[in-house]
Amino acid sequence: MSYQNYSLKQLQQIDASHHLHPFTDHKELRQAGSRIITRANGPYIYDSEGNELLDGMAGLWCVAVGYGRDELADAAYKQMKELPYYNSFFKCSTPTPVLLAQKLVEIAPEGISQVFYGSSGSEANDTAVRLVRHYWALEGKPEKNRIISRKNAYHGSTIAGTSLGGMESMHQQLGGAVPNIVHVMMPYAYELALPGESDHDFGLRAAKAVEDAILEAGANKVAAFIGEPIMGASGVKIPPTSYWPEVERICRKYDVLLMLDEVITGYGRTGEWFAAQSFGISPDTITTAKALTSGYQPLSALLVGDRIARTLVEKGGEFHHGYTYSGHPVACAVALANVGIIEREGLVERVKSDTGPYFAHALGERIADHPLVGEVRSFGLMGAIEIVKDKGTKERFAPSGSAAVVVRDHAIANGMMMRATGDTMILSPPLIWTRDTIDMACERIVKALDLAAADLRR
Ligand code: PXG
Repeated sequence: MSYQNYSLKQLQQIDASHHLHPFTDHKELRQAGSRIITRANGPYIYDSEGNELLDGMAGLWCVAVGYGRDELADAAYKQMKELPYYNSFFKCSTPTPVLLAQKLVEIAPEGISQVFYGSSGSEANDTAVRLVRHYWALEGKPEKNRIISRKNAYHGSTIAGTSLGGMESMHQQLGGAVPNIVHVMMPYAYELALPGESDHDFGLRAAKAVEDAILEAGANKVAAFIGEPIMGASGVKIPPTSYWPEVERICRKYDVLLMLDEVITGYGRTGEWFAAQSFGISPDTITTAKALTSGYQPLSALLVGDRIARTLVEKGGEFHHGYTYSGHPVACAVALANVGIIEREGLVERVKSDTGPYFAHALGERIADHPLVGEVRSFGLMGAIEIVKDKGTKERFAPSGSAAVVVRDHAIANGMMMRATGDTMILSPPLIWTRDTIDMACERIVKALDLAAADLRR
């Protein structure tokens, strides 16, 4: 039955009665009623009231090619008619995951040669954890199984994803994490650099925390380091350029595998196909999802480097791991079409040489000076705006996280969908944004900041 037969109130009531939402205070949501998004086109989403919102978050960091792409719908339709599902267990394959694997290896950083599919970033990270630990066991070092991650990292919501991640609020509800995962400081200069410390030195110090964790455990106990190239969900935290090359050097020095989580940064967001290429590093695994299909289908791909692949293939026997939907033919058909659009429309190059630099310039020129803004930063088409009470001292409004919500609510009321995380506003627009869209977004954000400033200073 079509949802059009239901009023907004009815949908909200049914939603409140039966639907448990992710990361939601359900009592609060039930009092307020959910915002129901009913359709979308290009860079815009529309709610059930007919309000048009410019989507500054590309859905949830995923809709790279924008909404309403017939080509992706057609790819799904055609594949569903021809073969909606078959598994890739038991020596079977279907064509689209095969061709997609070839394409992903072609665009991936050098050294990546294999692809393992799942349906979500969380699943891909579970696969990655199992795979790196299995790798060391196959190499005769089963005790080399500790994984180093970062505080405030986000690596998904499964038990392994939550354990890998460094979000305290999530750990508190975990009831027992996957063992042997430790968390070190994040490369977040805005809050963690010492007075007078240069960005460069701060980056090296944050990397040194990885080395310290390796030395504390003993290199013979450490399997891998995992990190988001740019920390997304915790607030678009961009490391200094000194950080990643130094982390890579440390990992190689102690023979620790380097795992990148590019669920947010993958497929063009940073102005390269992968942020590994932006930072000039060569990871052993790359977790990807989201923009792989632009969110039109649930699909993740763990990209695996030669070193692990060789051991897995030559010495591994059967790897007892996989999902019903690993290599789902429809999701892979959509991914192939989606990567095709990104390529054909030159979106990666556009982010690198046109919209990315323009975005950085616009944030710097039009938003950084606002009295509520402590810092703006961006990389490609990912951006952050730090909300502060005092620009000079970086003092935040109390209680923590409340001010960004005020900004967000004004932004939404003014036609701009964006997210608040803690005291940071984040932006991760579709890669189809143009200079005009960026201008429009900045206008709406400034208006939201002005209105929020009036509220907050009252
Ligand atoms: N790794 C990273 C870096 C992510 O950002 C995941 C793994 C997990 O992917 P799945 O597909 O299992 O959700 C993510 C997901 C937010 C937000 O509030 C971010 C994510 C998910 C939900 C909310 O910014 N990222």
